[in-house]
Order: sequence, then C-alpha cells, then structure tokens
Amino acid sequence: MSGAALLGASGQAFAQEATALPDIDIDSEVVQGETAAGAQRIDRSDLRARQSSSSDTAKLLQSVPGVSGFSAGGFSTLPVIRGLESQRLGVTVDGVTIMSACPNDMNPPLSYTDPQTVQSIGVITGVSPVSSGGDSIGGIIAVETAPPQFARSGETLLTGEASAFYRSNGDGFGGAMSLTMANDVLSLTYNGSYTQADNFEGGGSHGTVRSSEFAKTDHSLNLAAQTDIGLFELKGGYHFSPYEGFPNQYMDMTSNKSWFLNGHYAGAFDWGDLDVRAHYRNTDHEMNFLADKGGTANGGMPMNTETRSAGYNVKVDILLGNAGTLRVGNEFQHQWLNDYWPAVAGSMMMGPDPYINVNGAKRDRLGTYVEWEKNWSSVTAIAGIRNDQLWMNAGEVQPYGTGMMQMADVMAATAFNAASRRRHDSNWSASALLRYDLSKIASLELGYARKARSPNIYERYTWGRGSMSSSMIGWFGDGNGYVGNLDLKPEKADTLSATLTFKGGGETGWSVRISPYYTHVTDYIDVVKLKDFTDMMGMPTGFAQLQFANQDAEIYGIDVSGAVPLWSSERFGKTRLNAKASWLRGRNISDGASLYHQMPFNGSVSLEHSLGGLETQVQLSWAADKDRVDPTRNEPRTQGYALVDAQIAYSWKTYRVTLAAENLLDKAYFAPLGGISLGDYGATGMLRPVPGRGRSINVGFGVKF
Ligand SMILES: [Cu+2]
Repeated sequence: MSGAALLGASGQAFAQEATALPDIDIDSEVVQGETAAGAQRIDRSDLRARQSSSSDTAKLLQSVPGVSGFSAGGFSTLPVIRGLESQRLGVTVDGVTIMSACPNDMNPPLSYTDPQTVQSIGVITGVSPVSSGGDSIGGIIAVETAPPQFARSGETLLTGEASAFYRSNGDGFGGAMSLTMANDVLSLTYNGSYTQADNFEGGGSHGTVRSSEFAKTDHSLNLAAQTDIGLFELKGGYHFSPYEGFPNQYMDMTSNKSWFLNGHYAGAFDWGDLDVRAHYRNTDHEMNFLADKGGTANGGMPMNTETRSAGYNVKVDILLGNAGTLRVGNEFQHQWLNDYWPAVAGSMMMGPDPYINVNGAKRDRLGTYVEWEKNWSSVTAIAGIRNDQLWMNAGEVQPYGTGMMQMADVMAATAFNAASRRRHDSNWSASALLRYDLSKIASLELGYARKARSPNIYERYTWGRGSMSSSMIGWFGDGNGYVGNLDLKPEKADTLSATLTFKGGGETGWSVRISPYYTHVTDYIDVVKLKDFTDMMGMPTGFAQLQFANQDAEIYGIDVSGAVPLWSSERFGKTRLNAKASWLRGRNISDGASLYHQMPFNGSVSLEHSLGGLETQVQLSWAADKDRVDPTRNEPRTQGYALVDAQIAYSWKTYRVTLAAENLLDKAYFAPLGGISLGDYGATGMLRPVPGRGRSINVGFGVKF
C-alpha cells in the first residue's frame, strides 16, 4: 500500500466491527504497512472516545506529535504542523482540497467536518510523497468520512451510528447520526450533525471569554454503486453555521453556507488502479458583530465573501511487476472569489459605496506528477516529481468613499487598479522517501522534499491601507492589520525528516518513535511592518500595520512519542502509559527573530486502564513558557502550564457512555498560539491573550446499530 493510498484507506470493516475497546493511544500509534511516508492515523474509535469533548476536528488532531493549532472560533482552529500553519499544509476532506473563503480564514477545510461523523484522519508530519498534494510546503491532513458499505448478495443492509453529547463549560450540546441502506450493488449513506455552545469560561479567575459561542450543522448524502468496472460514488452535502464568535478577531462569523457535490470513481484492473474525482463547492460567508462586539443594531460592519471552486483529480497506479508501481496524476482546481463590504447607512467611515476587497479573483491550478514506488523485503522507496501551474488574477477594487478619513484606501485602490494583477507561477516539487526495517523491532524512515506553494488570494490581492480596512485582513488572531502584496513570489521549502521507530510486543506492545526534522523556506511569506497604529492622542495602540513579504525562514525540531504496557491480566485489566513531547525552533533568517506562533516545548503523559467494557484515562499535558515571540507582530509571551484531563467510558453491547473532565483542576492558562482576546478587549478595554478553557464536564452517549 502506498503512502497516498494509506492516507485514503479507511476501516472497511466498520459495519462488522464489534464494540471494540477505543484505542485512545494515538500518540504512539505508527501505522504499519509497507509505507515510507510514516502516516499517523486517528481512527473512528479514537474519535468516538473524544468527540464529546470537542466539535473542532483540528483540536482533536493536536494529539498527534508535532501538530498544534492557531486558536480561532469554536470549530475553526487552524492546524499547524511542525511550525507551518494551515495555509502551508495539504488539507483534504474525502480527497478534495477546500479553499479558504474569508479574509480571517474563518471557514478552513476542517470546519466543514464534525468529529462525530469523521471515519479517520491520516496525518503526515514529515516529508510526504508528491502524490499526496501540491501547492503546500508542510504536512498532510487527510480527513475521510466512512467509505460506502454494501450488503452480501441477496441481502439488504441497514446500519448506522448515533451520538449525542453535553459539555458543561459553555453549555455545549450536539448530536450526530450516520445511516446506511444498501444491497449488494447500491449503497446510500446519510451523515448529519449539529453542535452549538455559548461563550466558554476561562480557567481559574479568567472569567467568560467573549465572542466564543458557535452553532453549526452539516449534512451529506452519499450514493455509491459497486459494479464490474469499479466503484462509483456521488456525494452531496450542505453546511450551515448561523453564528461563530471569534475571540481573537475584530469580526465574527454571522452566516456560513456551503454546499458541495463530489463524484468519485475507483477501479482496479490487471494493469493497476484508476482513481478519478470531480468536485464542486459553493460557499457564501458573512461576517459582522455578534452581541459581545456590539451587535448589528446600528448596521455593524457587514462583510461578505463568495467562493466557487471546481476541479478534478485523476490518479493512475500502473503495476510494473518487479519494478514496483508507477503512479501518474493530474489535477485541476479552479477557485473564484468575491469579497465586498456593503456600505453602512449613516456611517462616515463605511460608506457611501461598498468597499470592494477582492473583485472576482481567480486562482486556477493545474498539477501533474509522476511517482515511483518499490517495495523490497525490508526497504520501501518512493520518489516523485511534480509541477503545479498557477494562474491568478483579480479585478479592480474600490474604497468605501473618497472622504478625508478614507484617503489611505483611496490612494491604495488607485495604485492597485493601475497595477498589473495577472500572475503565473510554475512550481516544481520533488520528494524522496525511504523506509528501512533495520531489525524486527527497529525501522528508519528518511525523507527529503522540495515543495512550493503560491500565495493565496488574500496574501496577493488585499490592498487596503487604512487602519480599519487593513485590520480586517489576517488569520493570525493578533489584532494587527495586514496588507497584501502583488509582488509576492511562491514559497519554496526544502525539508529533511527522519523517524526512528522501535516497536515490540505486537498491537498492544511498547513503542518509541523519534522524529527530527529540518525545513528551510526560501521566500517564506512573512510580514514587514509598515507602521504602528496610533490612537486619537497619537499614542501607539500596541497593534501594527504589516505587509506580507517574502523572507527566508528555517524551522527545526524533534517529536518524540512512546507507549508501554504496564500490566495486563484477566482480573485487573490492562494498563498502558503513553507519552509524547515536541520541541522546535522557528526562525526568520531575514530579520533574525522568531517566526510567529511557534509552540514552546510541550508534551503529555497519559495513563489508560481497561477492564471489560470499562476504560479509564488520566492525562497530564503541559507547555513551557513561551518566551520566543515575533516582535514584528507584538506577539504576547505566555506562561507555562500543566493541565489534567480525566475520562471514564463504559461500553456494553452496542452502547457507549463517556464521562470526561477537561481541565479538571480548572487551571487558568493562556494557550501559546491563542492570540489576543479582542472580544474581551472591545468590552473591557483590557488587552490579554485568549484564556484557555476552564473545567468542563462532558458527557457523551453513542449507539451503533
Ligand atoms: Cu470571515
């Protein structure tokens, strides 16, 4: 099985699966199999164990060593892998890339998923094969929903899963249902989920974190046909979020509607495999102020984004016998984006015309790759080369008006409209991976990749220079203003990564995994400061206006994880200890300072016990002081902390109940990548980082049928 295929593989045996003990120790899980890519997997049973604690798929991902996240709205955390944030990662849902459609990246790909209905998540933190995606320089996150199930010939199948949860902190609740009806040829699956929460309470005396409420619902229908020539799937879905507060943004999401249609064909032939996907997505996104930021009684500040994307993805695996497998792929993705801010009646600043932030921007990408994979008895090699052609363009823009207060935007719009905005990038990538089984218990994975990513629409085409207009741009949660840059070049990253794995005792045995890495990025899209913002008295506000700019950067670090069974007996059950730790340094070589939002040393230790249907887990996680910060963005330092989580779950027959205490000791802390609490700032005038969640008692219930 290839690295890419491994990411796509899902638990086919889902329907037949007994109520297995949930496998919570994903920290130490190394997916075995003939792969050199070292994918780590969070499977359905892991998600089932933790779905009552979070509706944010990206948050659950942080149990994988090397994965962290920029805090955002309640289901929109932006994943970070080894210091590279979401824009730089290859994130797919059912094999499809979802383009961000908001100047604050409020609707990232994982916000369209719900942990309750996700089947599995594959994560590659190190070097990945070129077949796993282009236009990214960091790791890979591949979310899969359940594959279609079929009945045996002459039978019909009706199967599914339902779940519900309640979280005391923020009064969160939700539920989900999956239902499959099938015969031996056709299979129809419905997936639906709903989740909502009020503002959560910070730990200790931190009080309510304003603008942290949310609600959303996701539905999908998948029709599949199993035929002589392969599997056909047609899947459509709808997502709606009526509100999602963003504690670390000036704006909140007040509506996000998105629907999609995906077609998929997979066929296995004598000569190899053929996999074809076609996809379309339509998203309408609206921002304004929720109550904590002043509401919309006087119009607020409406901001609208519309995105349409469409594309295809063809992958052919050609079996070469003793010479291995040749993989050839071609994909095209079209994105169209409009971003405009309607005038507010009676406002001096926001009128009389609509502000046109991005006018019909287009970002088209054609990717092509060739990859070769070969397995020997103890060695697997994957090597590939890839080209991505990027074509981008955007129309003319306009400020709110031509008044004195709007002069900075008037001049910026004139300059932007006079400039040539058509861009073309030709990005070459290559990667080589080697997996070597050194002995029965030890294996070594080595990888080198050069990968490239072109700027996104907001990095290239936002233009406003006013303090207000530029403060609306940016997904960094830092309160600063961001200005796009037409001169940006694509980022090019050279990455070396290695993983040494020791493992013994089979499925429930011990393991140690040590993964060092080094990445050098040429033309890393960071920022330079244009000016400090000042208040009416001319005093600096602590926020700055920044412009995206190419710089050079390097990130190096090490992820270590392991697990060991402590005892196992019929009478006393099984006990297991898991641990992980991550350390990294991210440096902007051009200005010598730290890169923004790099995690300090952090880790966790957990103890699990299972006896019959009863499972107990206690986890201690910690992060050290964050004292390496990016001075250009006025990034706050955060203090080290340790948190205790505990969970008890009981499964019988097809039922399962969980009771969990998150942040059991109600520790007050600030997440190192939490950003600035702007919702609180607006209400209290006090500037602080976003407090971490205080204690929450979470209960969950699930049933399979
Ligand atoms: Cu938004």
